[in-house]
Amino acid sequence: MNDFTEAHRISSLLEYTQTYDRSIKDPEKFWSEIADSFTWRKKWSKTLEWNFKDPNVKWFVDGKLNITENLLDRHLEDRGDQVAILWEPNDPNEKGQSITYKELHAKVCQFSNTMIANGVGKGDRVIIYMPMVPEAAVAMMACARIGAVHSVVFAGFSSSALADRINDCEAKMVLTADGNFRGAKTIDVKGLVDEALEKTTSVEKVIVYQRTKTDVKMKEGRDIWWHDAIMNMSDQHDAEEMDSEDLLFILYTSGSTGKPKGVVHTCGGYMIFTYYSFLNVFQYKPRDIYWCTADVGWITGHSYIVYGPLLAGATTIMFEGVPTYPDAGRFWEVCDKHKVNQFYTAPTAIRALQAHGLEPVQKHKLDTITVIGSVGEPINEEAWHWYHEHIGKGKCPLVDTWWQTETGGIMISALAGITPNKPAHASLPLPGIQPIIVDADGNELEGNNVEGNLCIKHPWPSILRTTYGDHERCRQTYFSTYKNMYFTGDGAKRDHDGYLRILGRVDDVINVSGHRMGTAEVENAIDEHPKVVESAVVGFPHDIKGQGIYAFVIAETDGIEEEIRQTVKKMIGPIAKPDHIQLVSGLPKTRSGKIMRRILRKIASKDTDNMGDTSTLLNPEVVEEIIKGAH
Ligand code: 6R9
Repeated sequence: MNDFTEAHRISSLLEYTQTYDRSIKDPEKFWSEIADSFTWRKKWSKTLEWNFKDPNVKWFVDGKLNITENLLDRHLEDRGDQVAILWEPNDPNEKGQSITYKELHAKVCQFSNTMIANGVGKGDRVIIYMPMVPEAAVAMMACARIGAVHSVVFAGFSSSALADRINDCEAKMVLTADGNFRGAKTIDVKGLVDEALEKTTSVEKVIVYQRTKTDVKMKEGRDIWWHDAIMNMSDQHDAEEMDSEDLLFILYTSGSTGKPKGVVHTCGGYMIFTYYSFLNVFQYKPRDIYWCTADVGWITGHSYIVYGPLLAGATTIMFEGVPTYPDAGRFWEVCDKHKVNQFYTAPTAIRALQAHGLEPVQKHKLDTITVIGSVGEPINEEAWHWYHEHIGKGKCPLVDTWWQTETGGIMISALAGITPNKPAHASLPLPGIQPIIVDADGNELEGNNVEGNLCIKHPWPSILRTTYGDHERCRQTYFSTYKNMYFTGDGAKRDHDGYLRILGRVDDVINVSGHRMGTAEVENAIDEHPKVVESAVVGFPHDIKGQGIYAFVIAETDGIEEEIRQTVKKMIGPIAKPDHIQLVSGLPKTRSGKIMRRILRKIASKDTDNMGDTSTLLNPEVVEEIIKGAH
């Protein structure tokens, strides 16, 4: 098998350093050399055009391509019979699927023809609200092939969240399923779509994939079964010619305020960066089996289940289920069953599994794993060590990958086994990425042992281009805080060795008597108490100190508040001791597992009259309980 990726895979620390230096000296030359190895219908005339004032960023200007020719057609000759997608269903007793590149190509072409026959064309927006079945990935790629803009909405979102997104992008079509198997539950997906469509007017057709065989209502003239729609459709399709800067997708993500923003990514740059970052961070080699446990409803699923891996000709696993069904050993069972080499998950999953003890892990060999990864939030040291020791068996590199929906791909991370690992440190930037740490006035803090706000000072190929329908919001949110820089919203520290550690959102920074602290830092300390399961810390107005510390803690037993204070005192110092500790049964979380601090801040500040939108929470019921028990 031709290893076309070899030329782009960095294979030593020295090579990393040299490549990084080269990429910073001449970013355009660096990225254009990588882009050169892709299939383009027409080569770009200019590599980069940019300013961060408007902002306006264009990569591979005037280049023409179709990303699916690089995802699929390009691989047919060399790896047509290799498995592209390995699908593992929710129920371990149900048979999974192995779909080769040849088969995937045929499915995508067939569905491209199906969408066209149902009135969708270049530039139209299509909502994908589907379970984790291969058809969800087929749907994404078929959109890309015909030039439609997909917007995947996580199938766990409510009907009103779905309606907001449909309305914001004025989607013409919805691709969905009858239902969704999630652990022991079955979710009535089609019912939610029907509800959402009562609040929208733009959708003309709904194509429904049959998954759960649930009884659903099909609206005459609007709804069609997937299996009926694809019948008699050809599996040959000539991909639409797209401009580098044509929209590839919109993905909605929550800001700290207001309605979700539609982050826009475009074809050319996103393609190059997801490919390159996937290859290097995970050190993927031909024939490896790679598994990212995310849902395609999140950016991680877009970039590192579908686009990055398939661009690199990888075998990528799609998992329909949840980590604890039928038991807490499911991830590890799947790793053994499919002989997984690279495993990529979120700290929240690790902590949940850690709470079940070692027995579910020890039942499995996990001897094929060579790389483990983490994404989504800062990984606390305790979870890092558990993951490294028990899943990585103390020998696999653990890549802590920092990035965002807006960055499109991994920005700061170790390259597995190439650059050094340091617990809880995302560590070093990828080639082409220029992170800087600035103080509140935007002055760059150079050298080591500095802490401040994390910005990026030069565009990379997969930087967001706009927020859909509201460019001003994009400018304000990311490009107005500091002049000529992309502001990430995260705080970061460069330690004495020059490694970057992400401290969490700066909107979460608390300032107690003039001492600045990361909420994650206090949480890490609290979590050191052996009876603590999870904690969330926010600041609240304090008459004397400016801000006080309020800790919401899930613990195994009552009556340990004072012990927790002592633990924090021991870990950080008396200044970090929480003023209030409230033991709770759960923390309000988004469906991607992030704690909704906005809500906790309001509770801690006794500002509970208007809690804002809690409908997208995983566990909205916990909010009432916390309000009742608050100080
Ligand atoms: C990929 C993704 C982005 C925010 C980001 C940061 C946090 C993500 C992290 C991390 C520390 C990591 N974050 N990865 N913090 N270490 N390895 O999660 O995108 O959902 O847009 O979230 O998540 O705070 O700003 P998204």
